[in-house]
Amino acid sequence: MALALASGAVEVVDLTHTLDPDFPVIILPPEFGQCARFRMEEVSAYDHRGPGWKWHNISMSEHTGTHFDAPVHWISGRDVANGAVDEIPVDRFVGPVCVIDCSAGAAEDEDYELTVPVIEAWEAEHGRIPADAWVFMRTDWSRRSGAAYLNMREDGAHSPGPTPEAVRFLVEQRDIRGFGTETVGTDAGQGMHYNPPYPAHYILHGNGRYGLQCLAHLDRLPATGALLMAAPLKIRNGTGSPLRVLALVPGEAG
Ligand code: 23J
Ligand code: MN
Repeated sequence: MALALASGAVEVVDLTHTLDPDFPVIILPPEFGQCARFRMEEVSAYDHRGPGWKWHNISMSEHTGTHFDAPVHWISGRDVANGAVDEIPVDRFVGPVCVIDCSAGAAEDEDYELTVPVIEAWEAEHGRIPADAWVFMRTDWSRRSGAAYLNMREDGAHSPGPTPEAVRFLVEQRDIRGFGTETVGTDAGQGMHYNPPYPAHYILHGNGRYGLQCLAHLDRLPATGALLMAAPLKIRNGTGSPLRVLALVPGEAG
């Protein structure tokens, strides 16, 4: 593996947004608590507060920026064994990823749904999704910024996501490890109107599977063959965590 990296046969791709106070966070109905944005406060910058060093104190939600969702994030996963970020076995943080390109559909329809037929069409082209893989829904949503990212309207956010049937299919028929999106949640902006509400959160986490959200640059991944590295911070009883998401992909020299 080290030789393949050195020769350029394998390249490292960064799928992470920069943590920045301006990066949007999910907005829930006002009766619920809200997700904190990223904040950074300077402690010193080679000055009288610390002449030889610069550093910051930072704060944010577990669900700010590019982040991992653990099973205990959702009520359906509250009793899942090893369901908090500090309890998940580390081998779960490295594994294969399949990328379903929904970018054309999402460009036409901001409420585009990943359905079972879309997954079956992908498999007809690329082969069956192997057990224990991550599945990513590419929408190119990570190219949006500011208000267009959440895309809030009178009736809430509008962004693409999976149907309950699609999530159930991926978990029950394909035994996936987790599901990742370029949008602010693993669920569609209008995901509260499905049965169950927020089906990706409900079904994934109730079955001990993981989520990744606010991913970037999924257009840089092949449909199959990439190796994902996504290790959340080891927060005791943490429900999720911002993280650096990296993928190893076949390189130019490969
Ligand atoms: C809390 C409540 C609803 C949702 C979410 C969080 C997320 O999407 C998240 O970041 O996990 S939909
Ligand atoms: Mn989350």
